[in-house]
Amino acid sequence: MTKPVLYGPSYSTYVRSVRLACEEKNVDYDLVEVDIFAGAHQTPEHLARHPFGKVPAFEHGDLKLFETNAITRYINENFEGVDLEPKNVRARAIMAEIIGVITAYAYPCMITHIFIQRVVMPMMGTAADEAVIEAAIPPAKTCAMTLESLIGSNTYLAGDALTRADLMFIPVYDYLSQTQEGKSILADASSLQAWWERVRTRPSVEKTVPKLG
Ligand SMILES: N[C@@H](CCC(=O)N[C@@H](CS)C(=O)NCC(=O)O)C(=O)O
Repeated sequence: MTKPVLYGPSYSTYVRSVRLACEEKNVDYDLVEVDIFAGAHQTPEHLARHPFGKVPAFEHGDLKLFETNAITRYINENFEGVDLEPKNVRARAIMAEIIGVITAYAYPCMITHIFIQRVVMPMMGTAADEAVIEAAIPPAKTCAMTLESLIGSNTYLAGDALTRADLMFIPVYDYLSQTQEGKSILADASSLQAWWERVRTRPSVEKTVPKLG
């Protein structure tokens, strides 16, 4: 069978979500590194895969996809193995809502404005922009408390089984919780903390730990 090809750096949260989906479904794939810190996502070669110059991009045979939500959905539906979507219609809608919260609201404040400023910029020799970090804390708290309320007493974000929503949030939580700001934002989110303790030791999560720096 043709192996899927995933384009993007292994340190990207969105790329990691796709890798998590492949690992959970036991899908063998090739990862082609596209180093966004070196500008490789803006080359004509990569823009042909992703018109918006982002990662990940994905190919399976003659199917070309971009957008993590579409890619993980395809992986789940096209390959055999554990189902990463709830059967229940309501739970599926909540899973989609959570994925929307993570991509539209949580990623910009938790990753772009807190993690990248606090960890990546200094790693690249640039001082963190403290004003950007400061401004990102209130929306990041709103995101954390929204997800805290949605998980409620569930084992996983959208119910009692792991879904694509968990795979979207695992990389974001992992990075955010490595910052002082993240630790303080997550301090009041005890259900999310318990969720993290449950998911962090999954083989898929341990196998995809990013190497930064
Ligand atoms: N909506 C896209 C977002 C992808 C995205 O923002 N990827 C980041 C890396 S985690 C990226 O490509 N950043 C490079 C840039 O914005 O220039 C998706 O869901 O796949």
